[in-house]
Amino acid sequence: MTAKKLLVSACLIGGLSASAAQAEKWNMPTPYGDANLPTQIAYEFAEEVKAKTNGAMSITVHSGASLIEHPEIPRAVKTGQVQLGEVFIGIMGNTHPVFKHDNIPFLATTYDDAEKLWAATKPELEKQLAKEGMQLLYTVPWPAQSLYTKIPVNTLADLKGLKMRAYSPSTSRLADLMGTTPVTIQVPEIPQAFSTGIVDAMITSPSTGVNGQAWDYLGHYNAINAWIPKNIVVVNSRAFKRLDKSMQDALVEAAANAEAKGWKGVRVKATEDTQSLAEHGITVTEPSAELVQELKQIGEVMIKEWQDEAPEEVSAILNQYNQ
Ligand code: PCA
Repeated sequence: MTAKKLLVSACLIGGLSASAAQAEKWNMPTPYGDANLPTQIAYEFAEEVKAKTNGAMSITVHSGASLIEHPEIPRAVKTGQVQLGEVFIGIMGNTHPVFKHDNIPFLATTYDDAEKLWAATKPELEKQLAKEGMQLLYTVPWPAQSLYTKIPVNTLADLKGLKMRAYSPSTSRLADLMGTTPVTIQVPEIPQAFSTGIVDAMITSPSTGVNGQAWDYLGHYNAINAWIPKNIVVVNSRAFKRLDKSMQDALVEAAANAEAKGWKGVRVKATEDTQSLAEHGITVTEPSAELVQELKQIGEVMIKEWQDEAPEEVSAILNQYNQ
């Protein structure tokens, strides 16, 4: 048994032996490192739950996929291996098309629109989570996603044949439609993937570029602001139900505060981190009108494909969003 598996088994036994009236010790795996806004919010969420329950409930945040690998986190929560966890929504795109709302280019490109899209999607997303034995606690958005390259890009033709980092089923599809080859790479591997030529380009936030010191291996940031993806924190439904009411209330209230912090904080981070990219020597440019046009056309194709995959749920989301 690996050290990681041993720890997980120990957590499971610990979780099962606690009755509702006793102290609760929960484990919360998160995918991203401590420098990221969602991880900082996760620590504050855990602190707040502890304070609100006078120490009766303690949540240990295991950041940076240190307890569970990112793609495995939803299953770990679903099966009760851990009581709650954080996941990038887009990574669940193959579970149900509802989760793909998160990585559709040019559907929602401002933070106000992203909040609207989230409100429109939440009921459908909660239905799908319930089928998987999970319940939503809160979301944290990332800054808008933009294009990083080694070379300047004016039109899609400049990217043709390049290897593009993908982080979800939707971004793999996007890379295909852009005439590039998708390569799935997790955040910690980004610097090495660029320096060894495994990828030539990526679409992610200014924050992920700054945290990975993008200036060490590329020179251009094209602010296409194509979509605003999010993480969600989910709890195992059975684990939540067996808590006493005061603990449930503490979790729900701390979750609402965490979500408010995320929507506020992301706007600040987006500006600060874009500035930091420029300060470190990356050329920050606005996209050409032609590139925007080309990418918007791809966005339309992806919306259509998304709708065809789950007409009922996706139409419900889009109708609500477009109101
Ligand atoms: N950073 C994460 C998810 C979205 C983002 O901005 C990543 O690149 O994987």
